[in-house]
Amino acid sequence: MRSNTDAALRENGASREEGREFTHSAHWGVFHARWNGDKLDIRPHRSDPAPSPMLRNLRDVLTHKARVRKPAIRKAWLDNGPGPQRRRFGDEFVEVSWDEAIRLLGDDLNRVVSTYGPQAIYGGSYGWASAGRFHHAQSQIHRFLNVALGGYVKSVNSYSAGASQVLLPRVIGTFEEMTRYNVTWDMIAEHTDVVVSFGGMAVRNSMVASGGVSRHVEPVAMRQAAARGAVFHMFSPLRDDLPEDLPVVWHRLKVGTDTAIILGMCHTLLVEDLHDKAFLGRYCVGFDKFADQLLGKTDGIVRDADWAARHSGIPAETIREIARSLVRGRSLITMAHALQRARFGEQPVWAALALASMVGQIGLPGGGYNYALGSLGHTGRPKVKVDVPSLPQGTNGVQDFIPVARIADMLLNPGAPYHYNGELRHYPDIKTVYWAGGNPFHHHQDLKRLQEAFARPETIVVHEHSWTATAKVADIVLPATMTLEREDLGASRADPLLVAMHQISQPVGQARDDYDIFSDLADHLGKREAFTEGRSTRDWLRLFYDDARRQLIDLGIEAPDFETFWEIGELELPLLPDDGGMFGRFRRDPEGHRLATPSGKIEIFSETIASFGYDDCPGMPDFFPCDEQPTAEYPLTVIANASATRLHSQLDYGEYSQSLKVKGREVMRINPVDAAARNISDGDIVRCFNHRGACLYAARVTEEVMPGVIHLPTGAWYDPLDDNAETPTCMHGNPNVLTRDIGTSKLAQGCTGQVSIAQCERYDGQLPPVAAFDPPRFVNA
Ligand code: PGD
Repeated sequence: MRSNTDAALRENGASREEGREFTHSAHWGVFHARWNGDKLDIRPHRSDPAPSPMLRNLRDVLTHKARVRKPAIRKAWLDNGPGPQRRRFGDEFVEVSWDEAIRLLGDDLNRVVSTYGPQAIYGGSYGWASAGRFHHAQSQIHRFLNVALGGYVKSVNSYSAGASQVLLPRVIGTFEEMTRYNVTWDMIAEHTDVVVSFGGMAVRNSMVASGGVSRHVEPVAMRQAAARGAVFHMFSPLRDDLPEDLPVVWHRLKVGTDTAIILGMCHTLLVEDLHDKAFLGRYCVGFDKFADQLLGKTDGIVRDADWAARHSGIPAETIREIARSLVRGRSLITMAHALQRARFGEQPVWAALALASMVGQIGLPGGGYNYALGSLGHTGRPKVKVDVPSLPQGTNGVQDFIPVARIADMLLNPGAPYHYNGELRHYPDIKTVYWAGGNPFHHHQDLKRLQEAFARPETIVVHEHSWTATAKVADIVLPATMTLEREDLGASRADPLLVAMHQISQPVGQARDDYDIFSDLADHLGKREAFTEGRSTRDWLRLFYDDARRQLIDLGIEAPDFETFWEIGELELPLLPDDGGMFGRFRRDPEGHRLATPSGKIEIFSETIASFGYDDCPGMPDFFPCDEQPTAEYPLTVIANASATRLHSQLDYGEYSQSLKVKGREVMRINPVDAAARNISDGDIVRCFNHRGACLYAARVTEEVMPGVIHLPTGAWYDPLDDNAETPTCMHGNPNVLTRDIGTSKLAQGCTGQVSIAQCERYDGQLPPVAAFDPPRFVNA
């Protein structure tokens, strides 16, 4: 069996050379690493003004017990063959040789494709995987499935932005340009007088950017703006959704009522005649209908500040005053991804667009509306002029797809109809699920239901470097390398640094690059040449680099050859002007730069969306109270958002993530009022529960969380106590046992994991050990 990993190792002699410093990049930043005994000393890139503490998670993970060291097959699958079956946590595995694993998997893929066709393979394989243009796991798996098997059922959109990725193209024509290349942090530092932020711009989120960034500029820019006198209003249940050292006016709204507040502000501007009629006339359509709705002409409900106050708990005068302040100076409205990761999540995104249109500053430096600013590290930056290529995907011969968060629905209901973005679609009948670079038992909602869904396919395949919960319920688990164990090119359109990601360690155990695994599988299927095009990893990296180098030379910029670049370790790429991006161009020339909407303008009312006739997402933004409200039994609102100590579930066993756990458990934050009512003190173990499941946490009692809310960060590895229990209990603190598996609306069907309901009590029972990071039991065949 040929292996590019082995070849690369020999070629480069990469090893744990003491004293040598290697450059590398992760989704949480560019860094240099140097071996110090068994640990890595990590130094952030010198140009990073606010590096991520998550870099510390890389220090001690390479040889952790959680690593997948050999190909492994679930014993029940080996014994009984492929077929629907309940896959349990605690099932036994058999370790096999690579040759055996490739043969068994290759034959099974052949069986499925020849019996059912490639449309029986779900290769959506959602997940963040690792930074790097070449080893990007999704690109690898999609290329393999296309080239070697003729295609697969894919997923569309993301768990991050499921609602807005469908809505925004309908109402402003694009998602990417709005979120990534719009108002920049430099502009905010220089121009903005008032920031009204719905959901905040949490630094824990902007520490992360897919592909990685070398400069985390967000906290610095916010501080500069504040020092210049900018005022930050934040609507959020959590204080640290904006930096704690930033002077912030914190508005503790009832969770899920942002849209009501925004409509209340719109109403204020309308009745006080403060709205920008010229902007609305020239750049927008549908304002008249929206105005009628605000005034209650359509249904008798006047959406004024008093109405908004009744829903949100924010005083009406505060809502009015903030609305007035928006037109007094340069103002920016921001909206976090988080708000649309909830039922009816399309509405706040659209309502804020309507509000910003009424203010009339869209397209001005530091003004207008920036959805998702600060939700990830690659927003709010000028675009890089050069496009560094990634692995070509080939052609997918299967047209079918699902909105990504509908995976359990799909597996449980083959053939069932569902609405999506104006279509009535039907779920495909999936026999094989193939995953590389994601962890659905971290990212999906209602994990008990997901486990039932995972009982349906005949075969589940996972490439992983660690024994995640998803790996533990798979049938075939193939050990993938960690990013530190291979070389790659680090680049993102939002950061000027092109990084030579050097290999820092040889692969642990028998781990192999996804590329090598797919190359050998393709070989088994007679498609090696088509998959590899005869190239080693190095050849692909050189190809990508040479393409970028050619673009630089065309721009008249000198760039070293690949070998010199690799030796230097990085290359600074030129940026496009910081000119306000799409909205800037549109404002300057609305005819020459029409938006890609039916009207060419901002659609405050969308005839297209209205024509779909959806009751949960009509033709213009409106407020829908969440259809799962706290009850007497489950009186607390759960906010389950991204963790500050790791990227999603990645490297949860790493030094930094572990250092902030208490008694090995994830930390739940609760307001002192709610803690006192339950006799809970700081550091106590607590049980959070609802009708879907339960999980244990260590309590942190803090004013940073508003009363009535508990904060449960995502990413603690799922560790179910009793696989047979009616509802699962996670010993470690994965909030997705509590969350609801339902789409945002018929329009987008996005993930709604951000908000749910629960009760919480002190847990005085015996504390079971956390087994989340233990590998499964291995037995002989
Ligand atoms: P990660 O933990 O990043 O989570 O969900 P996602 O599945 O992306 O999973 C990536 C996996 O890839 C890890 O298990 C890692 O070990 C593996 N991996 C890394 N590198 C490689 C590689 O090179 N090869 C292979 N084969 N594997 C690799 C994230 C998702 O969770 C997202 S994006 C969001 S925004 C959602 N957020 C929420 C939320 O706010 N609230 C709830 N309740 N739930 C959410 N889930 C979503």
